[in-house]
Amino acid sequence: MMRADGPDSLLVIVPALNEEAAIAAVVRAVNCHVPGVPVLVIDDCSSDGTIAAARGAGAEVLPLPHHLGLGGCVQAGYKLAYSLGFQYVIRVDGDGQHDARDIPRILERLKTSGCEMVIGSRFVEANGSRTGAARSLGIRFFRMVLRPILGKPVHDPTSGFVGVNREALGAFSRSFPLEYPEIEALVVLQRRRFRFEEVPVKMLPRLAGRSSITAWKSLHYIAHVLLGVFVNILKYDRRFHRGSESPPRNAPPRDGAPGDAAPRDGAPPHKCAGAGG
Ligand SMILES: Nc1nc2c(ncn2[C@@H]2O[C@H](COP(=O)(O)OP(=O)(O)OP(=O)(O)O)[C@@H](O)[C@H]2O)c(=O)[nH]1
Ligand SMILES: [Mg+2]
Repeated sequence: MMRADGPDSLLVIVPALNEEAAIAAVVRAVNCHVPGVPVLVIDDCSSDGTIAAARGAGAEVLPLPHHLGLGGCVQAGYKLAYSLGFQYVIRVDGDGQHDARDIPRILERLKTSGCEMVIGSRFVEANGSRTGAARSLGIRFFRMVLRPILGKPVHDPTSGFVGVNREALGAFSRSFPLEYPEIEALVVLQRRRFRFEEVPVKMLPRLAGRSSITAWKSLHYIAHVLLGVFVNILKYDRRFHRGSESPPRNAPPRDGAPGDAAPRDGAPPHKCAGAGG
């Protein structure tokens, strides 16, 4: 059974739905580039041989008893990691799109910046990563929507190649968006005055299988996520603008620019620059 060893313990989690063809290579790549780091595959009720392939490659597997969708799948991994005491968790997709060589850089940035979240971004530096037209349009749209909410630019808001420290892990264990989690998770993070940075990564084409994000689904995605973003804003604003309730340590800002996040109590006055700046 995997254990959190020491103050720098890292767990790599891999949400997977029918990734039999790619999952073993993903697990092996992680083992190769961060040897000794446990890998937890969270299986979202796959109908193929994902579980056996993951175990065969040396991963621990958390088989979900019901299909939860991507957000629920990732949150299950976060909850387990949190309860086992891990300090850092990095999520890698099970389709082989994320290059395990980038994991050490994401971990390093988590440790040195003090940010609660580090996003592996394909767009911080032009690096030849490709996305479909519908997806690119969605990303541009959400960059625009998120800029004033987060108070700084985010280049790759739909990236699933994300590292979190223990504080964010605790927050996400309690509250994490269910379906398309990446963008809403940024808002959840900002509302708690947590900080993020982006590091450039290269994303590869899927090794096998089909993407969940088709052109049709993109429209559903945009409407769904947009609603989720505003619900998250309203949820937090209502909670802490009721006179009787005093804001907790990581309460959202009451006035001023929404992204004007003050450092947390006891945190150094470090200002996380957006990617590339
Ligand atoms: N789509 C989807 N993926 C899931 C689900 N549960 C777990 N996953 C895993 O979550 C990861 C991300 O899913 P993808 O469909 O690759 O989404 P994406 O990477 O944003 O989209 P592409 O760039 O087009 O591949 C993969 O490793 C999936 O196997 C689910 O219910 N739906
Ligand atoms: Mg993918």
